[in-house]
Amino acid sequence: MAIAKIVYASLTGNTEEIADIVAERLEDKGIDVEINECTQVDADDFLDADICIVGSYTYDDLLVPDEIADFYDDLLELDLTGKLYGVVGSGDTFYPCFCQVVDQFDKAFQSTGAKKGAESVKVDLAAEEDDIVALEAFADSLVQQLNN
Ligand code: FMN
Repeated sequence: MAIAKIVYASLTGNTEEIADIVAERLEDKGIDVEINECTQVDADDFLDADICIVGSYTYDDLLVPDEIADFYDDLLELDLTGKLYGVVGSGDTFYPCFCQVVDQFDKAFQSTGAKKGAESVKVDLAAEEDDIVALEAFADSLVQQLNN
């Protein structure tokens, strides 16, 4: 069975909920999903996965959040050739750099040689109905790419 690993950073729960929505959809599609908060895992755990997913919120200093910074640095060192990746996150459209950490992780994954399996999903605060549709489509795209 294919394995997806989801790693997330979430202070107030929005990104955690987003990660859960993706996890549930992947499980519905028959994927074996492991989901962890970022301080509980190492980036090289992705070496055991077929699908690698990061979820993160954004705070305003243009850096990845402190608790996922080591994970981010370690991710940059990995060779994930042959794997699929996707990135999701929560932010607030009030800020000029809406969800910019999602884009940072996208770039980091590109440097690993992994293939993008779905367009990133950026959620304004907590996921609402439209966001859930987008997150489910994100999961579906990853599964579809896996089967190609
Ligand atoms: N969201 C953005 O998209 N860009 C930002 O630059 C940004 N800066 C923030 C700074 C502060 C001090 C706070 C409190 C929030 C900021 N946000 C920003 C919004 C958070 O990313 C948003 O509340 C998000 O839903 C938090 O996710 P979480 O519930 O997973 O922790």
